[in-house]
Amino acid sequence: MTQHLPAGPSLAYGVATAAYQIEGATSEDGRGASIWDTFAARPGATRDGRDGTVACESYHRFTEDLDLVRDLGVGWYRFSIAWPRVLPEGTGRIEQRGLDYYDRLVDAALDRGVNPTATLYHWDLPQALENRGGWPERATAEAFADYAMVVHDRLGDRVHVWATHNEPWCAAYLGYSAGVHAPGRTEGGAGHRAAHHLNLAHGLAAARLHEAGVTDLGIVLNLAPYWPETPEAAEAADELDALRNRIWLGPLAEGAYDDGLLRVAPELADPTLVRDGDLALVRGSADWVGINYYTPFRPTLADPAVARHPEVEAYPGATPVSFVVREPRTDIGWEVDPAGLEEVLVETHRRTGLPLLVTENGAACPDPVVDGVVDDQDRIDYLRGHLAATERAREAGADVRAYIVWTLLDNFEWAEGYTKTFGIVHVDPDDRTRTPKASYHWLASFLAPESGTASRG
Ligand code: IFM
Repeated sequence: MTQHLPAGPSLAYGVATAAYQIEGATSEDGRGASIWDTFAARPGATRDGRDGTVACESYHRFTEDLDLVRDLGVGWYRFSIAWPRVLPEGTGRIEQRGLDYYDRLVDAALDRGVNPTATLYHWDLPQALENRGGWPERATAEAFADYAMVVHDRLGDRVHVWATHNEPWCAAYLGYSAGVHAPGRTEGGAGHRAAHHLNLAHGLAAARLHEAGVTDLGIVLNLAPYWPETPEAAEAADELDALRNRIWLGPLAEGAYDDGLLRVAPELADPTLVRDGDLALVRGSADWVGINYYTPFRPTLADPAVARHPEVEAYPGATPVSFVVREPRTDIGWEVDPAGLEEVLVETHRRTGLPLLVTENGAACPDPVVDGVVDDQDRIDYLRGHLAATERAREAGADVRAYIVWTLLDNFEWAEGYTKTFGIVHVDPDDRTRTPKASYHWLASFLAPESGTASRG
């Protein structure tokens, strides 16, 4: 069987985006509504009251974006497919114009010598499926597997490296427990039900995609280390590790939710939710694991007088904690510590034995435009530090194949609206003109000595 994951002696490089964050054109070519269209329209849901209706206009400017990817000299472009473009009602009728768009996108990447890698779910669930209960319902997992096959039937001759979900933790817990992401539900245990169905959806889709000949199917997880700030917080850190990390890795590696996880999420022991065979289906279903890493977490036992942070609300059943955040921090308030990436890579490889891709890593920076230039030295430092950590993890034996930067373009940063920018390319808020930042030029020259276009892929 041909393997398509990068496998050279040195790391491959790429940049990532996600459909709702960049495409805009939310009512063009028959696209159905997604939960993010509905959620972002609620007053107060996003920091600046804005949504993805226009975003970066990448739906119409994707060739320009792929020129930027080519000129950067990376070999990989990680993008996501908007489910409601392909199946406007979530199931049933296929919208060919939606598929046509991704068809053109994939061809445009290949024409430029860039390998496309597609993520099937980056949080834009069709609203029609949410109206029927969303991820807490088993039928959504079944619908996902059907959707995956529709996309694969169209693109599978040219896209060979696939991911099912991006950061299912966010989809489940920020969406259904904390309510700070779409669909904005605050139902505690619904987060656990959603998490199980996201696992199941991955397993169901993986079985069918493998059957159809896919050899490089992964799942992208935002794994994070929990470093207890005090000895008293050690148990809480273990609970958080269970809810953030082991809830995905346990089914993948062992086909089970572990006892520590079941103590904080007893819903996952309910046989009507977790049916016979569900977890066996997930075990061994991934050919690789993608890791999105930004920051470590330092839990400490919560002061009940302090308002609970949404990140804490996201952990139904866990001991109440707050998080200590040390300096330096990025513009979104996340602590910078590349050692966390190294630890997560080494630990995930030890646990799964699978090839790993760093599928996202990057920083939100203030990014002032001065005389038309964004001199984002802080982002360069962040990327340099995390690249070094990735190399250290490889030296320690972790089979890390690629390092993919989040993100190509300043874009719609979910609940933060457009107030936080992670791009290596500035996007003018008025006319969407793209201007590469200093970090783009730095990365291009870092890659250029050996690589030439796409040869690091
Ligand atoms: O913008 C997000 C992305 O969609 C998923 N991972 C984290 C990024 C920064 O918050």
